[in-house]
Amino acid sequence: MTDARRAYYDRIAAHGLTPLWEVLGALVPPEPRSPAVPALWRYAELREHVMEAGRVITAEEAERRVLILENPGLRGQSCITQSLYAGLQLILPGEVAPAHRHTQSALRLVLDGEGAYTAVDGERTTMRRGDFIITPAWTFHDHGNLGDQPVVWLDGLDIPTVRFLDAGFAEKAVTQVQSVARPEGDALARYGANLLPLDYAPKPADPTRVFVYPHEKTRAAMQAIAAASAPDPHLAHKQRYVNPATGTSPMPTIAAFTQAIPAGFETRALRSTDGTIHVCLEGSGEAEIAGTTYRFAENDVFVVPSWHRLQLRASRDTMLFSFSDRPVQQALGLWREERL
Ligand code: GTQ
Repeated sequence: MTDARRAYYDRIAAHGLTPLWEVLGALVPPEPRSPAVPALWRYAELREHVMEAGRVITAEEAERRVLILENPGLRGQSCITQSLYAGLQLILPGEVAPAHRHTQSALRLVLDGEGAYTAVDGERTTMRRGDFIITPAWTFHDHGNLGDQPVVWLDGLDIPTVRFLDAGFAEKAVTQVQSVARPEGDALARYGANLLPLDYAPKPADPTRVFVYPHEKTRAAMQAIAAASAPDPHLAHKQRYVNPATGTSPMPTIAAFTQAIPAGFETRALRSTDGTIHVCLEGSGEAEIAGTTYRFAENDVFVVPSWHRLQLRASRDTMLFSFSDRPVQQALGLWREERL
């Protein structure tokens, strides 16, 4: 750079100005260049460290005893993609994670152990492996463990999205444990049984009142679909979780998916602008992400950043859960996908 230019930049800097032409290429790239990188977390390697957290701090003191899965390209930012957060939460027998609410939306995918519950606005749901549970924005939620085993689940939240928008609010409930207002299964009966209350008129972006999608039901549906049809070349068998009252994503900021890949099947490469977190619920296989191969087994988590090519290979019949910010991008007209 010439001295004259440098001097000019210095003069305008004093006025809070900076030249666009020095940064235009980075600001408006020809295609996404995510600072997030592909990564895989092996549950078998993490489990003992998660259990150790149970000896380091109580759930009550921690409020939420969680080890954050931090993207290696975004260390220190508490995120797994630019827009999403993921973590492994542990709750020991007899413990309570106290009731609170926040404008961040959360999902849970139960991975290990049984006997815990999550309560959402006065209704508890027993957490069983593979269950997909949501706590929509501003709903009070607490977690407890009435059983005799440690229970671990994956948390997915839109924390980075809400932080980006500077729109975060949070508060603690007056009581640690919400009193039970309705019996378990009430929300599923009212909103998740192809029936709706007559006066219920949700807006398209409203989160679903169904806050648990039991794995048993999802698994049965996916097995029926896999038995009835040939796998799609790019997706194998993939379905999205929906708000049954609107057909939109369960929560406005996070989409969730279930995918069944038959043993021996390999998907064709696909890329999309929504960086996506995958969890292997059943089976094992390989994810080739932008040319690097990651072997995954049960309970492993891997992240595919925006616009990175993904190919999946299943060694055994495999079920994956995944989530992304797709509904945000679609609402803004930004979402793109390329099937190669
Ligand atoms: O369970 O409410 O992983 O508030 C991070 C923030 C879990 C929760 C997290 C939270 C929660």
